[in-house]
Amino acid sequence: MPQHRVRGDISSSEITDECLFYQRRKFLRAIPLALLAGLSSRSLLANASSDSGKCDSVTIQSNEKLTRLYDITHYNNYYEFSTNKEAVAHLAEGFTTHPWTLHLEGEVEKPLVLDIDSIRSRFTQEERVYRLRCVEGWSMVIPWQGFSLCKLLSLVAPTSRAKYVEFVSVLRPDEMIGQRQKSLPWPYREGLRMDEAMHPLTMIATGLYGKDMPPQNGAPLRLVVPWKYGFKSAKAITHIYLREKPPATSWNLAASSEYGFYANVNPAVSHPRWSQARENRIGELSKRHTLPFNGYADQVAHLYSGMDLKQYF
Ligand SMILES: Nc1nc2c(c(=O)[nH]1)N[C@H]1C(S)=C(S)[C@@H](COP(=O)(O)O)O[C@H]1N2
Ligand SMILES: [Mo]
Repeated sequence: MPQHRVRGDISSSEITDECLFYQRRKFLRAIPLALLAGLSSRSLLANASSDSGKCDSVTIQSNEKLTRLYDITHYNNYYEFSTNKEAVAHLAEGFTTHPWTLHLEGEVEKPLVLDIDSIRSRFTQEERVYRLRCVEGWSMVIPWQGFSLCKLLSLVAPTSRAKYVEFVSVLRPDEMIGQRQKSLPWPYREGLRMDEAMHPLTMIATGLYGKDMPPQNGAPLRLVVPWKYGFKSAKAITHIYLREKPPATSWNLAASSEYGFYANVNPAVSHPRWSQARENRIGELSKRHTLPFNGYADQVAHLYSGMDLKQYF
């Protein structure tokens, strides 16, 4: 696992994108809240009825420096394309992300097939800045756009037997050359317990830095679970199944002693081959201490009260 890497050239269009993003954010912050509320009260009402009202919302304050757009989009784990992080961006270029359909099935009263355009228009896209901590010991701070997974799951009315959620990524070896290798069992699969999936921090992301999701980051839609190691956040999802039993997951199938189902970021539980106590924030020189639940303990620790997190790693 490389700790340091040589920075490639940054194209001027990327620099412009990042600058525009900051300018827009400044502008949004400058509008008085009362004015915003007054202007958009009608659209807020419309959103409340189309987005599900059953879901809690969450506001996360972050003063951390955002990771540069170039680094977020050129240092990727996406084994469907390559196990080489620096090679993913190029290999994912031109990957077909439109049209795209998402199937919601399993323990639900109302199974549903949604296309990416209706997902985008149906759910108000929020910006959320989250830390992403990879099990390999590096981290980033990423401004995502998307919406709470809870809103999507509420649409299909999970039955009382639904205890887990399974996420399946796209299977397309003709376009994803890494899938012709057996680096992982394909398609990529991940899973959450129902309460983790319904937690307001858990999101479906459709973009980052104010733009549509780049292919290398999991376009057109991916999961983001900020208090868990990055591998839980499956990219390019095509199927979501509500399940009674815990689903099998790709990394756990590949190496069950190294990658558990829960995978909560935990500095006190080492990976068999390396410590998890510290991390390398991409763009910084010295390492920082890793925080329990990746710094989201106040929001999520209660989900695991009474559980031995060394056993359920
Ligand atoms: N489908 C799929 N999703 C995936 C992966 C993958 O290989 N395939 N890698 C995971 C890992 S290990 C990490 S750390 C994050 C990386 O996300 P990023 O490239 O957007 O930073 O994606 C996760 N989601
Ligand atoms: Mo990762």
